[in-house]
Amino acid sequence: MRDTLDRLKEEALAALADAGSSEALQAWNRRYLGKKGALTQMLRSVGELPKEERPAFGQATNAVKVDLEAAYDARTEAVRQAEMARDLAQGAIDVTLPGRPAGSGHLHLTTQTLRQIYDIFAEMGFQVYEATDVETDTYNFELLNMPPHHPARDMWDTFWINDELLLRTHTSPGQIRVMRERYPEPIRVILPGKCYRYEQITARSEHQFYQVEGLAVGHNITMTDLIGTLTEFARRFYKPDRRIRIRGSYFPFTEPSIEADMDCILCNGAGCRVCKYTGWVEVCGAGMVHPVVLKNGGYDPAEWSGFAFGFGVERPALMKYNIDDIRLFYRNDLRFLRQF
Ligand code: FA5
Repeated sequence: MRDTLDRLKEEALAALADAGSSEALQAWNRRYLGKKGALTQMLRSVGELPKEERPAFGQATNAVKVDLEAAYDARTEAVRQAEMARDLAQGAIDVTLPGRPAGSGHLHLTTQTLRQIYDIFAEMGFQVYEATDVETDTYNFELLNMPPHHPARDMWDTFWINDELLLRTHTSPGQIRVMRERYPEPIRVILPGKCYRYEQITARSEHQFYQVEGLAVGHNITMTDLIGTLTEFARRFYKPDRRIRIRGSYFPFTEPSIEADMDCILCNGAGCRVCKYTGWVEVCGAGMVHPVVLKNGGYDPAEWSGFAFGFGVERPALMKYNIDDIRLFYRNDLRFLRQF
């Protein structure tokens, strides 16, 4: 048995020295070390030996296995190097080929839209104020005149982090933050940012989307200022001849509250699928800042007044660029993104 083992080792090492390619090495490995390989068979035959000879023979066979494995690793590395040198010599890898140019990226449609919005409001004297995505219940609801169990909270269900922290459902909590920071100065800001809602995703609704809030606080600010600002925005963002329609609405943090609609850009008010055959599409929710909210922000409603509005960013972009599904904004599909 011992002789057979020694012969096997010699034969295997000689065959290994002859194996000059990756394929030959794999075949060698199967033949000697594989599951059905010669050495594995030999290890299995230990059981056929007399009991007293088994430990010594088992040890010797294992030692041969270790030697053969080490020889195999060394040979594999040598063959790999040789193959690489051969490929290089034959020009299989042409290191002088110019690399593929990395495509240059561009701004996402949401960012482009946000920047258009910033530019328009900057010209009307609005600064950009950024508040936080993670909000407290107090700012997102209570200070906006929605105490616990207020039914309006149902419209804005969201993702809760714990009993007090949540992902903001709208940019309106920023109103309180900016008022508390700026008091007693007059304010004219827009507050852009991402909002989150626990709601059904559809072609028009996402669970995350951008809003831009607007807030003006000063002396003698009226509804006329609000309507003028929204009309001016619609005309600059869409087309100069846009018409705006005002409807009464309800938000707990504005009084009176309105919703502004614009004549449908796709059918010019004639009625189509997008405007649900009404000729009008919603632009934003808005209103005069509620006295309770002014007070919560530190401004005395007897002296100060203000307006606020809030609109989405993706939905106006859908209209402007004739896109039929809001989900495309978050799908990272370059075929969509490259069009803008
Ligand atoms: C609000 O969020 C109010 N905070 C707006 C407001 C601000 C009113 C200041 C008064 C004063 P609303 O839930 O309607 O309102 O959302 C405003 C806009 O956000 C919508 O018109 C729409 O453009 C956008 N929006 C709302 N939900 C979604 C959604 N799931 N996906 C995409 N856009 C959405």
